[in-house]
Amino acid sequence: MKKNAPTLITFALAQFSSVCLLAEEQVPFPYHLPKEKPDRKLSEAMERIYDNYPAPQPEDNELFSQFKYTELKGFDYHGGDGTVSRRDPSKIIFENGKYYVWYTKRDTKEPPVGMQRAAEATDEIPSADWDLSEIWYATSVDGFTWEEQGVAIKRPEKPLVGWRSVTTTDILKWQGKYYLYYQGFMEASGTRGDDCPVAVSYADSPEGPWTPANKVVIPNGPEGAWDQYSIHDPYPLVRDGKIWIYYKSDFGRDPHKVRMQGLAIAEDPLGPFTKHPLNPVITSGHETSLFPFKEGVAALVYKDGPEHNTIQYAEDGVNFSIASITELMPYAAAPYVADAFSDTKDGRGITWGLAHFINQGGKGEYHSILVRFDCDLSLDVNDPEMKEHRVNHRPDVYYRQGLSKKQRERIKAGKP
Ligand code: AAL
Repeated sequence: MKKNAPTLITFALAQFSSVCLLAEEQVPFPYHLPKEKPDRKLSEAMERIYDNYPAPQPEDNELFSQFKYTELKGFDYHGGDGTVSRRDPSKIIFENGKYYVWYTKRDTKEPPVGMQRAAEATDEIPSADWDLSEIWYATSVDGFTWEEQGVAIKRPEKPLVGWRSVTTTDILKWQGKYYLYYQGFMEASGTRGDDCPVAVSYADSPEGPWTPANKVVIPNGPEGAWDQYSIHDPYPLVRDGKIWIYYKSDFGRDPHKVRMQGLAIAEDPLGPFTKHPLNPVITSGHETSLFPFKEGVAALVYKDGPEHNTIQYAEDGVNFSIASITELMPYAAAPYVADAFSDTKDGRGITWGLAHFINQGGKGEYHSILVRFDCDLSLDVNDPEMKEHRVNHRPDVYYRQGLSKKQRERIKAGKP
């Protein structure tokens, strides 16, 4: 029998079986998309919409939403000249019949010179937009019009943690007391990098007074670790009777900094916090935004990394996977999370919050402003408008994302 005879047979067999398979599976996929996974051979993509996502279509996916934005009333930005900035809002809580939010407020003689020029920063001239900042708070009865109440956390005396700047805070309510976790800078951001650990202050009322613990509560990681330089965006939730703080860290080489998120857990708000051995637990995103959902934890993952613009879910609060892909996500999203501290295993989700727009103002006027976002990531709301598959942007939105001078010249020069 000729050398390649076996192949011909195997080839014929393969042809036959695939024809059989095709014949068997060739019943066309149904016109009406089954809500449940059909018992048939499926392509990987079809497997995914049934196995990976809470529902095969966005409109039925409780963890899919569009995001809508509303300009806030009540905050003055000194004519947008860059001397006043408000950014990185905290989760919103509802107490005493009103909503409370805390945020980074910078009110400096000069606008920031930029992290790259940190060497030119002084005691009055900030490097970054969040340098030389304090933590202030505001209240609202409807979440649209806010009344700024004043400072909550001032910069402590040098050399205490946060003497250069206290920023990017988030709130915890635990056993009737309130805790604000925040980034405590001991040098102008940009001196080496955006380096800082996390500190904490506590109070008996959301109106303060706040007592600083004047100690680092979530330290930087050991030398060589992903979080050796920066512990950013501390975000506490209560789970399994403990305090779970998610945080972000910047690592890797400029200019493409890697941003990922980790987790640290403690039995006492003042620590000690133990970092989770599986850190990082979220590979993308920037500022942290999470909320209890069903028995697990959901996360808004925007801006940076391979899985940006996704909403993710972890039944155990640790192992996150993509639950939906969305767009125009709120930066530094700070949702109103009604059950953030109730240690629930039946998280109801979120419908609104505050966020920020950075790089406002012209050159040399950089500052950030707070904004409201609305969405439907709630088990108790069904807003079809928020479940639209896409946003139809006006052409000017695309044109504003225009080619740079360098790109235009390269293309004009016909260079690859
Ligand atoms: C924000 C946050 C942290 C960083 C800086 C201010 O987006 O990630 O707070 O330090 O940028």
